[in-house]
Amino acid sequence: MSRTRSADRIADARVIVTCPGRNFVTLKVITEQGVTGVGDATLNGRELAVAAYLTEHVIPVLIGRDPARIEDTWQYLYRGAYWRRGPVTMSAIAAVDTALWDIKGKVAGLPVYQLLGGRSREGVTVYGHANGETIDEAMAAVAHYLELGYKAVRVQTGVPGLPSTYGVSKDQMFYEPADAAIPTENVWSTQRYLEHTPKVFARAREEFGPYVKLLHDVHHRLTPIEAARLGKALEPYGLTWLEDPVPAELQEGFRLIRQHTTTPIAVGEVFNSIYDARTLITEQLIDYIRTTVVRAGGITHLRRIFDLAALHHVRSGSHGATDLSPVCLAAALHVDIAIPNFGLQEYMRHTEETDAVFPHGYWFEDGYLFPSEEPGLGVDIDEELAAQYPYKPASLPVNRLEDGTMHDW
Ligand code: GCO
Ligand code: MG
Repeated sequence: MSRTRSADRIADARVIVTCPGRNFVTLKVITEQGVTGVGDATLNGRELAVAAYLTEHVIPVLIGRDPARIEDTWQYLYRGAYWRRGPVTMSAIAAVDTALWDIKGKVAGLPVYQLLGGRSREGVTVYGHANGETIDEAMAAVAHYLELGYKAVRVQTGVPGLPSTYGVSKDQMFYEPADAAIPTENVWSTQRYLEHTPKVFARAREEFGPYVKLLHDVHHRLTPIEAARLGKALEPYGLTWLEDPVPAELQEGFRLIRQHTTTPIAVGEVFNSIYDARTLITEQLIDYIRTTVVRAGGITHLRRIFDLAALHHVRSGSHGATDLSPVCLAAALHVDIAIPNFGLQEYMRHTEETDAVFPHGYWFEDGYLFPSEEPGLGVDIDEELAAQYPYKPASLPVNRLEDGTMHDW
């Protein structure tokens, strides 16, 4: 059969692993005509698994392919692997997909959001992380974000009686959970947490009034009935969302939460595919779907998830922690600005070292991020600078109950 194809071919692709403060894995694809594209392939704490998957199993089949065939390449890597889904495979596919969108934009001379249908809004509303060991410290952090112009703030505090907990950092602007080569261990008490958390939001509403968007991340630590109780207790404080209230393997568990509370629910940063969210979306058991480009198979598959969500009153709320590189953030912003059902975008600022390794054209102003206007994604990797920061093993922590039982982190 004769095959129509564009004039260009993929000539080369390489994986760049770098640690400018934290580890990142980036795929760079180069065409015969010299167009380059980048994709984020970072999987926090499991970086080298994705790097090897790309180098050993994906790059060899990319060489010689038509870079213009994004959908076909996606299907080739997804169906062709036989072993479907999972964070390693889907992060690798995402990196290829993102790089090909970057190339398509450059060839067209258009920013990627134009290829996705153009702007649906002026700017992308982002939320920052206000962390504090105590409620007072957390309130000071909220005030700081509001001064910077943020319209939405996630609030996390220490829990009295527990030595350390999720989301609380020593540094006000940069929270970095992957803090040691061998996982550190935290101690958890649901009872103490449920007692404490409503007080945090009572204080926040008292100090900052009814209009700032407030969010909270439970980090998968409750059962459905406990999450229902927390959601109910938080209702007076009008949260924009309660994130990851329970581990989400059991999608139907969210029915129980939904029956008991009107606090909006956000889920999905660990999801890899539309099938992970199908029941949650189609039964309207959640309000925000938090998948993002690198974790959910690239722009092509993410768009599919968000389109399903749009049919069911579910809005986007893409994950944007520091372990997603500026390449992922740049790509996410093109999607965010274009889709009809955008909700919020998480924005944890990268360090200066990271920003220097990944020169980018997106910018923050008055609580909004704006995607680059350059052709493609408007982000790159400075490979010489990246080479100065060799990979350092870093793991996410684990969590145990007070009696030593392993619990969800
Ligand atoms: C968030 C997340 C992160 C994750 C981290 C794991 O909502 O931003 O929960 O802080 O824990 O991305 O790698
Ligand atoms: Mg989270």
